[in-house]
Amino acid sequence: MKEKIKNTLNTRLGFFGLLAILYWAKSILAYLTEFNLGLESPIQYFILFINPIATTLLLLSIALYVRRTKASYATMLFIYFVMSVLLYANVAYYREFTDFITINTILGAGKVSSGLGKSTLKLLEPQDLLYFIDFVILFIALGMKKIKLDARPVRARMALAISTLAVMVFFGNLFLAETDRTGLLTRTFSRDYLVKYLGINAFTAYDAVQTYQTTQVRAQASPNDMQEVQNYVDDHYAAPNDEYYGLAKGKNVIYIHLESTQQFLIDYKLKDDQGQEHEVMPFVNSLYHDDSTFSFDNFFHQVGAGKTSDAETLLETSLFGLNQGAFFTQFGGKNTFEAAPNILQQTQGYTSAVFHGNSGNFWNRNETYKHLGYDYFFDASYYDVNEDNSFQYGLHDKPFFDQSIQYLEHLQQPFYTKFVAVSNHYPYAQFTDEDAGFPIADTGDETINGYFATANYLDTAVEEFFNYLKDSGLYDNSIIVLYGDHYGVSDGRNPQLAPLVDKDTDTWDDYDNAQMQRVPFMVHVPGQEKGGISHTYGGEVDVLPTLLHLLGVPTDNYIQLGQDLLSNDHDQIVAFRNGSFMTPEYTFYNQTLYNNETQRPITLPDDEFETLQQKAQKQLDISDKINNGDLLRFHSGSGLNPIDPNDFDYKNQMEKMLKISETAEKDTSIFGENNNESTTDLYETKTYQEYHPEVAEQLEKEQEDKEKE
Ligand code: GP9
Ligand code: MN
Repeated sequence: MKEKIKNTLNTRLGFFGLLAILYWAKSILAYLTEFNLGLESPIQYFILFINPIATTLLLLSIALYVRRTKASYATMLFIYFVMSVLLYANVAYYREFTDFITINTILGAGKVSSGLGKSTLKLLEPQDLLYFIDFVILFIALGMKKIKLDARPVRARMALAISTLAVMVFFGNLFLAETDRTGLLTRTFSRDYLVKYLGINAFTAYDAVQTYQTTQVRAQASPNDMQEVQNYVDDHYAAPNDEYYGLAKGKNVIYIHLESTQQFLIDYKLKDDQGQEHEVMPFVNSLYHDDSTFSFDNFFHQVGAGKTSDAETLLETSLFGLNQGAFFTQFGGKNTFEAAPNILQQTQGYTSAVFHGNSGNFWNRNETYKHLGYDYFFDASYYDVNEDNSFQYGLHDKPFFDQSIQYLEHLQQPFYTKFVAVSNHYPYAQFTDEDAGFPIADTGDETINGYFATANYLDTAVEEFFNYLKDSGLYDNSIIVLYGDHYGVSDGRNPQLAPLVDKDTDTWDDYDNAQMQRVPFMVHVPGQEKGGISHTYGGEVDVLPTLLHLLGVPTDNYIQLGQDLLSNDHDQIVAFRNGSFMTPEYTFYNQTLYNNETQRPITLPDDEFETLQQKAQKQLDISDKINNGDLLRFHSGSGLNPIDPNDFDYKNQMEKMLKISETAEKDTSIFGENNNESTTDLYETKTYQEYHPEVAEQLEKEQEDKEKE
């Protein structure tokens, strides 16, 4: 046996196999002990265990084509060395940044002020030797001829067979990955996902290709390209409405991101199996009907594959996400923006912050937010997230708002903040166990069934947060903006939902699908009563100018593609990201035009239809031009100073805030205003059953009855 192994190691293929196994072992070591990849199921473990194989075999097999003995071994060892260094570099980098190394990180390494340089030594751990000890052993073994070099070249056919096998393994791996996580490559959620499903090498290669592509387009863009953009923006500008302009001047802005919340949930009551009705979002409904709220019932999401992050792009910049993939991941860490946090900081002195209980590199937020100009980003690392209070997308909404207060109270006012809730997220199985409380719908689709319970949970979380805002006094100085980012029930599932929205599964069509793309949009301005429910047609791209005008900030010097929803000049055509569109009269969805009144397909005179379609398409094209070419770097008319992302660092933010409080002429944080006493106790949170003792009682009784039986 020992002899056999020794003989094998003395062949080129044997040595090749040894290196492949060693690299596999090192990868698995890193996966399990260093990276936090959020493994959730046996299949994910399986994919993780096989994911180093394909790229390792492929890369090492290059050396098999080299015929000369020493050159072949040297090539193999060199490739092995580079792979090991890449792996280890990621291990060290991850300890500091909880993220993987991108090509841009490597290219910009010198520029990263918070980079590895200073603290490299601190990042080293004793177990790191494991990543390199093999080199020592290998060199000794080779030097002492314990492993002998094999002078016989590997036959070209054999080498080719191994490379081919590697490619096949790769596609098998990719197939499994896609089955577990559809859209892995096209949507690029996060680097964690790519590493978890395809490994470090594949992730780096993928990132290199993407970086190359975006750099090309960017390099070809020139200041002249701005002219067309400027013309469009000038023609498209909708002047503010005097009645509302500056209504919320100087107030804090609090965004509440209502994950996957659709407009049909507003005022919706779910019937349980006894026929009793349960209001899904009673608190949000009360805001919706409040005179202090500007509500919209023909407001549409406009996201593409970037989902949440596309909604963020639209709201923060009044530009669209991309036609393919996620804008945040592809351009968020590179482009120049004229985004809300930056505009409000530079023109009105606002402090800005995002709160989100998921890891910061999801959707590349940790990089993108710097470029948008966010002063602070409190991601999962700032929260106590554990098995009981979270799910695959992060911390649940109630503990999320609760734990956010400790940071919020230290922000200087006025602030611009965003709370990205997440519990109401696919698969909506978060609160569907027996004692969750809110009834579970009864359709043929599990996903739909849980949707109402998670939405109800979100509603209560928002209510608790509002209670805190009121008790702490923040409420009166703030405006609160609520929006649904995109659909929660997809078109494919909608027919199953049909009966719940008084429609027929059999006659459900694309007209109906299109109507379901409505999402809530509300601006709650405490202390004024000019609100109400507007029927204006609009979308997420329109939010930024609407908000800025309410805050009394002019927008005509910025490149924004949307229009103030409260302006009399607002043009009521809503472009969906895929080129579909919606107007008060027509719905164009999946290449069919419908009349909104009859809800039936309709044919318009060609030119009339084309005018509409081109109008929608033009808005998308201009957006793509700006984003792909990074054109805003050429726009000097904004009056904004360029942002240096290196000025932003989302570590030790508590210390940073406290220091600002100390040194500020006047500490305007809520904590400061409260005589340096914390307001965290003012946040009250309860479970569904604590809110509904009758349900708890009922469940207890059922339990008892069961036991008696
Ligand atoms: C993840 C969360 C969900 O952090 O914001 O994003 P989505 O899957 O809806 O795009
Ligand atoms: Mn979302």
